[in-house]
Amino acid sequence: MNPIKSDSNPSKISEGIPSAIDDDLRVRTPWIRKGWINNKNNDRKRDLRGNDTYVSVSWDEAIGIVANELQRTKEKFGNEGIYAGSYGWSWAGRFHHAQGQLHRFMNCFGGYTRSEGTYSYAASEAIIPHVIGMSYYDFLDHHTDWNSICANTTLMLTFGGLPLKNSQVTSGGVGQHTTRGFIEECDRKGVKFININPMKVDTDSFENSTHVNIRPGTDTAMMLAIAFVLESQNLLDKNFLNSHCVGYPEFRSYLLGMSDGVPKTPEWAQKITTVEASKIKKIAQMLPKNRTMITGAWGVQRQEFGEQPHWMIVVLAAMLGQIGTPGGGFGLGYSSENGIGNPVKLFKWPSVPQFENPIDSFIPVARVSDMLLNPGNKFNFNGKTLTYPKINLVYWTGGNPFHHQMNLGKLRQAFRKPETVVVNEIWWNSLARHADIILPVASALERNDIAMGHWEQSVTPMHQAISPVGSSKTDFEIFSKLSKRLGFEQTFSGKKTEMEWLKWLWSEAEIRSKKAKFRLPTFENFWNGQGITVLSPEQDQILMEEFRKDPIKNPLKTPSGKIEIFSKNVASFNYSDCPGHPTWIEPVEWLGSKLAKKFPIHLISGQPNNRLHSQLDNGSFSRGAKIKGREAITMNPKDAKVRGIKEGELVEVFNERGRCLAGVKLSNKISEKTAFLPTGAWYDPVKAGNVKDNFCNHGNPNVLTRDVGTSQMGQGPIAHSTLVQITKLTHEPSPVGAFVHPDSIT
Ligand SMILES: Nc1nc2c(c(=O)[nH]1)N[C@H]1C(S)=C(S)[C@@H](COP(=O)(O)OP(=O)(O)OC[C@H]3O[C@@H](n4cnc5c(=O)[nH]c(N)nc54)[C@H](O)[C@@H]3O)O[C@H]1N2
Ligand SMILES: Nc1nc2c(c(=O)[nH]1)N[C@H]1C(S)=C(S)[C@@H](COP(=O)(O)OP(=O)(O)OC[C@H]3O[C@@H](n4cnc5c(=O)[nH]c(N)nc54)[C@H](O)[C@@H]3O)O[C@H]1N2
Ligand SMILES: [Mo]
Repeated sequence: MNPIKSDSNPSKISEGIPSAIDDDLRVRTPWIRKGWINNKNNDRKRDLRGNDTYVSVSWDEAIGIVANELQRTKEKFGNEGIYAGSYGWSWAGRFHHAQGQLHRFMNCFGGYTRSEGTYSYAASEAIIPHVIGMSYYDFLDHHTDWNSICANTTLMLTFGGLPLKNSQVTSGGVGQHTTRGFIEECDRKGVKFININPMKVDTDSFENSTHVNIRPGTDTAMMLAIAFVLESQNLLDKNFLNSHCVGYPEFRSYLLGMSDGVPKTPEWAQKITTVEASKIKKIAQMLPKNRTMITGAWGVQRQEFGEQPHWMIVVLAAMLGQIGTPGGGFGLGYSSENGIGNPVKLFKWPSVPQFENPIDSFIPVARVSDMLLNPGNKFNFNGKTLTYPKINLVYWTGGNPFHHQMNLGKLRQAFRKPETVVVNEIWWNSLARHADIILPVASALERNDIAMGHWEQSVTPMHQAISPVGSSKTDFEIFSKLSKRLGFEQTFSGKKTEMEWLKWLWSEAEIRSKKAKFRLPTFENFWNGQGITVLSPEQDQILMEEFRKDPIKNPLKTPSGKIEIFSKNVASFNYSDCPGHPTWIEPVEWLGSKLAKKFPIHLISGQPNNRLHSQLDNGSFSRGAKIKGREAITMNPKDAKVRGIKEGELVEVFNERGRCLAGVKLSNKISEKTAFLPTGAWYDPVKAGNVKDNFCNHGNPNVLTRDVGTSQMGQGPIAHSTLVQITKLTHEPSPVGAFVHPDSIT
């Protein structure tokens, strides 16, 4: 696999592809779970999901069975009984987008229970539109771009830093890896970086960079203290607060302790955050003297009450009054993906139409276990009260809940509820092993497609490189076959083949490009080339520039037309876990809680450097970084020493929810009492021959994470709010089974 020559900073993640593409773990034929077929007691042996054997069947048989199950569910439960929320990234490619194909198919079939929001930034996605009146995607699209930052910013205050490991990817695909280049350019120009983070990141090696260790989960308290200094030392832009914002007085009353008796002083924050009060004051005083960009990584809101830190970032930026200026203001997610702030002329590439879903039923995406376990229960979400539907059939394509969901033990219980679980999967990963019917899907290398990344200047042909492995088919072919069986093939396929769809996408893009005043080459010229760069921006993009210039003429789409530091709408929901203005609320799990006596290490389970989530964990690149076959956990040397743990040894990481093994890496880059275990090691619940729901022999952190929503506002996942204990492993563990074909592990 060779990167395109023009990419100055290619990612090594793709080095894992050749070894994985046709390994033993490829799903080569359709498979049916034995317990599901031998349906003697009519219970489908659901308890065996995740620990059963499979029989291989022909495509015809498999398609017949899936069509039957869909039809049966529709008749018995209605289309609402099908969950096809099916969250996940899959691979790049506009046409073969796994979710898009599934949703189009399901809509042809009469609809499905869907999911809303993301695992990436659910809390932020819910709260930010209330505060600045932009849809979240509009907000992400309109971030102040790196050109504007490089040219104007003098200080970047980053909560969660700018971890370059995460800028290796962008959903939809990366054309050129640009983030590192921009960050290095900022450094050359003397931009100061302050990284507030329990971990050091790449920018911390820069001369102008300061790293401030913070206790995980406490950023809101630190930001409040910064706001306190700005307010009490009169370092704030009162004019901007008056002309462009509402609700500062309500917030101020909380800040100064008038409403709750607790002034949010730096000394108050020091006790919570462990950041010295003098440091907080110094940082606060630097902010108005600089052209300051305040940023939050998405990870900072993937926590209990994660709405608060991101909202508070907007409030801090509003107090400085630099929102809408070149290089000033705020941003959320710079370097969380390459795309955020990547200078690009915005353009909406066409996609395959999905038709309408006539079913209203939906869940906030991370509530999947609760939905399966508690049908009929009511819950709150962003001002609405919803009811969990009763799900009879789950259909998943292009994502892996047994990678991404908090508390995998609970998810295993939840997956025992539906009668049937169907997946289209490439590999025998943890999702395939929990399914009843597995349809083998062709990977991106085995089909033709076009990478049309939303935040990329370039568009790239993705030529088929090899024939489909085994009898695998693309999602499009699978759903075409199912549609034929169900009597709507022509509607689903649009009477087009793969290549005809690609040409259709191109012709739609040509129509749109004319309106957007740029030219695309003919499809043939594009297809025979290496990719083209067509979306270079003409000017720098500045978030909320027009609003800043004239808030009356260009109001925001909030109820007040202004930035809502206090939101009447949010307050009216009466959520104690998300009040009307940013608030410090003590999480259940953090190092300041009583639980920390028993579980004294805060676990951060961020994105892996050497793969995309769980994808390619079976490849040589990811496996090369394992320690004694286990995922590497980074610990501070002092925490290891008191536990008698040495570099390269195996440890058990556990709490009341679960337990996993991991191999130890020691580094001073991580603060004491904190450990980093990236996501994505293939879940391996087999322990000495027994299957334990909440155990992972391989190092998947989601056996440890807690599955509750960020709050009633966002109901997002809270991966990073997890306390654990770590001890040295004293016995010889059973071998990792995640990379062994399931037929041979029973
Ligand atoms: N503890 C913890 N957990 C987390 C996070 C965290 O920070 N900490 N982060 C969360 C976040 S932000 C995210 S986005 C999620 C990511 O979670 P996911 O997006 O679910 O993770 P992936 O491993 O990318 O899963 C993609 C799956 O699709 C399959 N696939 C690839 N291409 C195709 C295709 O063309 N068709 C079909 N049918 N299948 C295909 C792959 O084999 C793989 O199993 O994880 C979340 N989970
Ligand atoms: N290589 C690679 N890159 C990826 C992905 C991948 O799988 N592999 N996944 C992509 C996806 S789907 C997403 S959503 C993004 C996610 O991007 P992010 O959400 O930004 O990534 P994380 O790694 O979860 O965390 C970012 C930073 O937050 C810090 N952090 C964690 N907790 C706290 C805290 O309480 N306070 C402070 N101040 N800092 C904290 C971490 O130390 C880390 O430096 O990454 C994308 N990029
Ligand atoms: Mo994500």
